[in-house]
Amino acid sequence: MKLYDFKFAPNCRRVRFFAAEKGVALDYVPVDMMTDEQLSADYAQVNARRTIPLLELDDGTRLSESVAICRYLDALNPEPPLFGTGPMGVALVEMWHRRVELEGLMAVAEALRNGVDRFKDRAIPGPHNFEQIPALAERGHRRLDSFYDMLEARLAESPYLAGEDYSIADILGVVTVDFARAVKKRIPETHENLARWHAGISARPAAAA
Ligand SMILES: N[C@@H](CCC(=O)N[C@@H](CS)C(=O)NCC(=O)O)C(=O)O
Repeated sequence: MKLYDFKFAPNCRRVRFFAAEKGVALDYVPVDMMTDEQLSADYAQVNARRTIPLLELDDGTRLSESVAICRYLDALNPEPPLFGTGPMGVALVEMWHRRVELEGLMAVAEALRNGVDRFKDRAIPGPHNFEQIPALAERGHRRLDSFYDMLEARLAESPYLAGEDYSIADILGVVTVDFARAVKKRIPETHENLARWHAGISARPAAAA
């Protein structure tokens, strides 16, 4: 299986990290976002939506959307169960994964894509161009403060975001915290539980994938 991938893109890292935890080997096809290769005519033949990551099977079947890709890899390789186990376990992973994505990853994206010249007229990834709204950059920073507070409160009561077991919510949590460096947002010194959790997960071999 091939993964169209850019090393520094958070959604790509989510998939690489997840695949590594599952022990799934992928062949990486680099798509250089620094030169906007994802917007090229060649890449449009691969993914008309012009986003990465994208998984391509040996029979040519293509799948985009990082969570859909992780779901596919999970269905092929159920162990370890990173989407939770049991009715409530699965629901809690879903809840925390969505919270991290909507309140954390999207807040970094809002701050970054509306705040740097590199994304002028490209404030939203995908096939359509959207202008930047500078106020959204400032709002993204404030949303990240709330996100870090939410994680600190949760991790003061639970070893992992969804409870007792490590899951894709933790993977995306670490990916998001690391991506936030792009907008100079670091874990506050006061957030000891968040820092401990981040250090523990970052030490996993899959974190380097
Ligand atoms: N919801 C999609 C989002 C994909 C996405 O936005 N990927 C970014 C990289 S993390 C991208 O393709 N950006 C292209 C661009 O900025 O033009 C997913 O989860 O895969």
